Amino acid sequence: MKFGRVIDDQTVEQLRSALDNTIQEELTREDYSGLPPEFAFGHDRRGEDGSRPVRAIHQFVNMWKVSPEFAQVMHNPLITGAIRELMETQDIRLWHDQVISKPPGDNGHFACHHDFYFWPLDRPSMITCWLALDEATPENGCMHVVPGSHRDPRYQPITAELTEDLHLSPAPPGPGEPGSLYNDIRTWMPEKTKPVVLKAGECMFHHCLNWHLTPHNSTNNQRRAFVTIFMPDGARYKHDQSPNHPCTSYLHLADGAKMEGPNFPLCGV
Ligand SMILES: O=C(O)CCC(=O)C(=O)O
Repeated sequence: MKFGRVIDDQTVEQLRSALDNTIQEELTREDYSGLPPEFAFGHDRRGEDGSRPVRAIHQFVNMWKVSPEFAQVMHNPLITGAIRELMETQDIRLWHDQVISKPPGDNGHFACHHDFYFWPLDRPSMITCWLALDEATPENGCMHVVPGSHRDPRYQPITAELTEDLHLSPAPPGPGEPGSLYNDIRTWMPEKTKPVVLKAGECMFHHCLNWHLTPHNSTNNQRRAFVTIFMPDGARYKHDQSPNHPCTSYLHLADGAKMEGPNFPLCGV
């Protein structure tokens, strides 16, 4: 759902220039020690032969650990207030954040997907804040959603069961019922989904079972977004659902452990 403005133009500028600095640092970095391991995920590092492949989509996971400017966002009262209301809970934690930057030129689309089953978490209660750092339009690859798909069992795996609260319980990914929408939604294109057009500084929220995609950026300008994913305090680690997730694989958490501690801070406190 589109929410509206949560940061002013000056803060947008601060985040853009902090991101420019990070990209510049990463292009020249020789020493990776001292960086959180997950930060390496999704963007270029020097190859073993010393070469640096060019990849147009820059993804930086857990910017909050490397940039004080980005670390502010998880405590923004407009964002945390909305998350508390949507989640119907007072205490919320950061699962992780990430910048996703689609520069002009050769950059890919994100196919239609929902997020929950990529994460080693025990309940489908996470909510993502997708904050535009550039105006986001269908032409430059804005978020596109399938409205209501997080509440509709036709869009979920066959083993998902209806529950009282969030309508679906955790379940492994698998086929859908014969004839259900789950079987073909992964191939849906933007025309079958709803674009969420945002100005820089505005955000939208999506539930972790909501289906969404972003198309290519076909413009000559950047499309940068800062994505912050919140979970309710009390969420627990579920290893088998995503054993190699970059934010947890190096932490060696026990199955069922409460997600807490310095890697998963309480937000808006
Ligand atoms: O920003 C993008 O291009 C994709 C983001 C996404 O899929 C997400 O926030 O779950």
